[in-house]
Amino acid sequence: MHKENSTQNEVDSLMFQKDLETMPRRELEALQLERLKWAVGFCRDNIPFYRERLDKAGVTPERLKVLSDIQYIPFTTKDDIRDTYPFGMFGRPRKDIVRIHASSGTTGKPTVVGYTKHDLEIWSDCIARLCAAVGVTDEDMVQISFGYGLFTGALGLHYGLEKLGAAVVPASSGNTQKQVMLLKDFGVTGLVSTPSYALYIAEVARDMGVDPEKDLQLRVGLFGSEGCTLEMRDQIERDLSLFATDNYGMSELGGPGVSGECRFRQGLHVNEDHYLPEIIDPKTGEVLPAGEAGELVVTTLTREGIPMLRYRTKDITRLNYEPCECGRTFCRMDKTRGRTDDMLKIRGVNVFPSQIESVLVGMDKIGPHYQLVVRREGVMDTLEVRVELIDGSLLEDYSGLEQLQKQVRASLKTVLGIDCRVSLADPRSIERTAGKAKRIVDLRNQ
Ligand code: DLL
Repeated sequence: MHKENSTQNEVDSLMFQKDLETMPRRELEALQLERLKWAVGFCRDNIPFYRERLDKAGVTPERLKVLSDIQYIPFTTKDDIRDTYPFGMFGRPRKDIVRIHASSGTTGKPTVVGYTKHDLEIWSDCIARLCAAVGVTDEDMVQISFGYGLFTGALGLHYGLEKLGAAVVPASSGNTQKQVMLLKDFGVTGLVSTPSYALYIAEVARDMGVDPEKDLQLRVGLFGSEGCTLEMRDQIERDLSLFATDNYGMSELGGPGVSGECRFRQGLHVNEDHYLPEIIDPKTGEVLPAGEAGELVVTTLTREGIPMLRYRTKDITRLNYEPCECGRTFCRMDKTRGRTDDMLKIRGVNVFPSQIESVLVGMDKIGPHYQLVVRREGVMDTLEVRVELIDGSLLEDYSGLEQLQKQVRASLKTVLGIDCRVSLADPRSIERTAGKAKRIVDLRNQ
């Protein structure tokens, strides 16, 4: 979509809170400073953990004169939330908390987050903005295929979509044939899921003889909660015949709604009136200049249930403050490159799963599902890339198979700079999940 071709009304209809979303940057930054002072004062007054940290660092609201003074505030990490499990970082007494969610962490105790009524209102606004930005209106029916429960994805999108007036189909995740049936029978126009589950839904639809282009009315897809390269997005759009956007967030910051793409898809607009983003060097903690890639650090500016000051997300991205064609003034973050803790170090070279995904997806003869198996052989780490063949009969064509394997290996080597083992697996042999895909199998500690 190009702005020249769209009328002002069309542009306006893609905004839920136009005055806020298009606020001149100077005003926005003044608002952020005012809210930052509020957040620091709120944390000092209500949360012993923060009072101690801030006092030690000598930070008071009055001492924050300009936004860059944020650098004097100590970082908060996931361990801090774990150490105060379950409710030690809450900023309001129990009676004011109306919702609890928790991270999907697979090891140890989850990180728990709480919301006041005010937090839920703001959360819905942030989500409604991202949904409006992709063109969702009260005419739409949107199926939420994230798992409902402690995970923030489903209920977060649910209330934001309802606020926008869309009809929500709370399908939850799993039972994929039923998902396809609902999409078809209800004439659902929007889908919310992880990108990998969207691919799986498309696969099951084909098995059921449902042609998404002819038999479904899907128009838009709001995906998120895991990485999705441009190549993967193209594949989803082809498979489901819809327009897809990427949406980012994390439980510790309240869930989805931190940032998301508009129709121009030149980065994910950060809801900057509620979230103040910074990029730091993950090794030194030093704040990096605008435009440089590093770890995203986010401060919540309005949250009460569990406010976060300079939360280290571990996600690697970049911020772009150039104006966007859509008219929003909120800065945009790049699609995340990966997490600092997902980065594989193979023989001294940093490898992100997203780099591998962008090589594999869309290649002839292989499907979009993949898995990375990391092993330690002697003192060396090795990487095996498992990817599925689209047509299983190729497994009988030894020379064809070998040629394809060589081709995949060479393409990966060009991008990664290291050699890896490539295994071409039977079609559909890599596990499908209804939530976040498990891409990395790390056998190094076994
Ligand atoms: O995944 C919140 C969410 C739900 C976001 C629905 C978007 C849509 P967690 O389970 O706590 O929360 O996982 C947070 O997932 O630090 C990123 O590493 C990753 N992540 C989330 N969104 C994206 C995205 C939710 N769009 C962690 N692209 C984050 C890449 C993402 N990674």
